[in-house]
Amino acid sequence: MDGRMDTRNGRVTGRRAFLKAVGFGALAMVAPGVAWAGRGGGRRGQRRRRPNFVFFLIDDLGWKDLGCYGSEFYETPNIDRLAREGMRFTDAYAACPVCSPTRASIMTGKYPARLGITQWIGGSNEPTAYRHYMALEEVTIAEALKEAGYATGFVGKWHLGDKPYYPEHQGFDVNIGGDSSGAPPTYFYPYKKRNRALETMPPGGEEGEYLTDRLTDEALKFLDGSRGRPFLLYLSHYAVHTPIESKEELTEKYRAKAERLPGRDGPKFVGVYGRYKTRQWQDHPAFAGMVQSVDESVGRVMRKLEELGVEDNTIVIFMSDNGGLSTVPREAPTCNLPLRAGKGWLYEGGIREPMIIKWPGVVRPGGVCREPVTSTDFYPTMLEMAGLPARRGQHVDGVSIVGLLKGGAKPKREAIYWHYPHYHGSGNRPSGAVRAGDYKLIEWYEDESVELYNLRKDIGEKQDLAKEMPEKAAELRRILHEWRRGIDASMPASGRREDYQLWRDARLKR
Ligand SMILES: [Ca+2]
Repeated sequence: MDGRMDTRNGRVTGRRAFLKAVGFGALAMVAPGVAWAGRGGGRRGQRRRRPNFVFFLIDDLGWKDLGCYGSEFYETPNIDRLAREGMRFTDAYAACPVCSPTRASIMTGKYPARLGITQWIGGSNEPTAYRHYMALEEVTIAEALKEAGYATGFVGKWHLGDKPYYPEHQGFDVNIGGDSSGAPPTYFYPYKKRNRALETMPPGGEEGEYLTDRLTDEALKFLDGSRGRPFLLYLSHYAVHTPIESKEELTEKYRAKAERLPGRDGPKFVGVYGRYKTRQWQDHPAFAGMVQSVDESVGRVMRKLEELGVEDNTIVIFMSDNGGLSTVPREAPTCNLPLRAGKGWLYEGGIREPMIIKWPGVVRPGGVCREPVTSTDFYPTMLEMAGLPARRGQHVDGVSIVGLLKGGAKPKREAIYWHYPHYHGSGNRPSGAVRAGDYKLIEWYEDESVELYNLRKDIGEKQDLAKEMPEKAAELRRILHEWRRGIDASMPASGRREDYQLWRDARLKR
């Protein structure tokens, strides 16, 4: 942690202590959505609303795609302001380097491997089968908050199963734009192309309308409609996933800006990982325009919270579902350097995310947290923030990071794990990984080889320490295997190594 923050926030600690003392369950039945303030939050016994939540989930936004994370090309003043008002995490992770699994981990507090959702839904079942939906038996964070009296609004990309598994069946009162799609057919109204459309977009809209703006309009309507109740707004933008389409005026702006960039040494694209290429710096005009539209969305939502007078009681969370797309056979839209690789890979570029939490009155503004955290942690954290009890058997792979947010206790856990037994269009190879302290081990399933890195000293994963530190590598491999066995992680049906080799050979022939 950098610096300290005031952990003696009487209002919150007092209220939590009070709830614990009286047992929360009975109160919840009497007055859903209302908690009681203790000392410091006003007069004893004064009724106080539970905190609201706004959860921004951005698609495919890379770790370095924001000004506050070091981008020198994209412009994100509103998100940078959010970071100044909240806590910025340097070592926050997505539970998977592709979409659906990470999304499921946020909703359930479980690792994708435990849920069986190890691949982006719609991706190949070979060489390892996976579950193509998030089971209705899961009690999602939306369901937990809804039970406690929250209005729950889902706006944007879902990608957690087909119709019976839509957001309205997983705890959301409202679903706008969420379906089985992993990407919109196009970002321009009417969001249709070749018989594909976003089927849950409400009627309305006009020529030239841009999806990120429209989803924001819908989010603001939800906020207007939830007056008088605590709310969860889950604004899950389709941006900045492909197709890389921006509003023309923004593309023009960044095209001109790209031309003014100082000269750089070396080629803009370099070959990596076989026939794949990676971008060496950020200068894609349309991608920059998409990022700006996301930033404007954040600004508009924040202004609406102020207008409604609820900003002091609203917790704002900002996260992305996997790393930036930086290795493809064509020209990749973004660059994650100094992180290695990008979406689809278990190198840091594929899983390390921009993450910001603003919690007025609790989080010290402008704080920076360097503790590793992961997307399974949101569920138990949000429950604790709301003063709600843990859900036994649900968020079993997450830990509450409320202690970190208050500037204190680190979460108790041995390590953070990944299992991605699939191929992806980014040139990756099936693999698993574990991070414990400063060390991270990646195991490649095709040949069972491993790589070991010290991320504190080598954020770019350039120096493989596996041979130099065989004991460390063996220890991490052991806990990774134990974890995989413990959660019954899926592997190819008939002896994994042979299966992967067959697949690898078939791919090489294509
Ligand atoms: Ca994604």
